[in-house]
Amino acid sequence: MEIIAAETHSYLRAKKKFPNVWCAGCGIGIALGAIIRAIDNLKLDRNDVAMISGIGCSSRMPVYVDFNTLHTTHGRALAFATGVKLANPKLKVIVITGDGDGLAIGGNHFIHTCRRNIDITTILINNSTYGMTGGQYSPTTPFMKLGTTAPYGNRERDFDICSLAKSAGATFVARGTVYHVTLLEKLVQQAILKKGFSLVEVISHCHTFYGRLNKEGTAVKMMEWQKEHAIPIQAAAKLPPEKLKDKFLIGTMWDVDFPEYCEEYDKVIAQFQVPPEDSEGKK
Ligand SMILES: Cc1ncc(C[n+]2csc(CCOP(=O)(O)OP(=O)(O)O)c2C)c(N)n1
Ligand code: SF4
Repeated sequence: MEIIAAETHSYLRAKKKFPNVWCAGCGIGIALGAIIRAIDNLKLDRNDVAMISGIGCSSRMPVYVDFNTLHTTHGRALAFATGVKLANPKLKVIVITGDGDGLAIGGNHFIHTCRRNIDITTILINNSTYGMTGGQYSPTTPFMKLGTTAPYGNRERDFDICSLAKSAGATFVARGTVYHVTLLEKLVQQAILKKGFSLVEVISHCHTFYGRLNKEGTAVKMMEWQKEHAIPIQAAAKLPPEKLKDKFLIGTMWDVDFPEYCEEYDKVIAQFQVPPEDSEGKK
């Protein structure tokens, strides 16, 4: 266990950037641990990893890790990541975003990046709220739940992120939770290995704002809720509909192949490249 912890700590910018901004008990740190272990298990050289984010508590993650990192502007991480990946397709590009950053202000980038099928792994930490700015409702706040901007209950439906990504064209889609951390580690690994746009939705908790407003209790209580409401997708196939009421699925939701954008782009470039001998002859 100590060896694993030491490995994980070796990826942190512990001396320069700590203490971190996260509240004690927040799920974002658990997700970070799972992501680091996934990268370590895959034996990726940390110089070949680029971690890119927007703005939010979840989007602070790249600040704390010793990869190539970019902490960009709210909602635009996927646009920056697309540029990085096209400039250097050898990099493993991992985007960290939140339900606000990735689906509200960044929703347009999200659907089009899914559709483009560029080889980027997006890890979307879904805590059903805007944590960083104090608990405003987000595109994943459930119907009738409270936010500081929804004091009488949110009257909009929440996005099903995995269905959205699948229908927009993502080639790998999975959902995990910060409670089921071993599964999360495996899903992140699978997502990183996938050639094409991969999404891992991570169900997490913001006990400080969402939990307090909605009387959902401590961080531990909110993680117990994750434990009690998540059903592995294989198990769900054998259960009657009444057992699935109010539950959500975890595991790999979708895994298909489609031509990857950088490779397609290279084909277009190759089509118009003049061979060196021809260009010399023209001089
Ligand atoms: C252009 C712009 N608009 C609004 C903000 C304010 N803002 C910062 S973080 C954030 C929401 C973050 O929510 P989410 O992505 O769900 O992350 P969390 O903090 O919950 O992890 C907002 C609205 C901003 N920084 N920039
Ligand atoms: S405000 Fe919420 S999301 Fe942000 S660090 Fe605290 S618990 Fe986590």
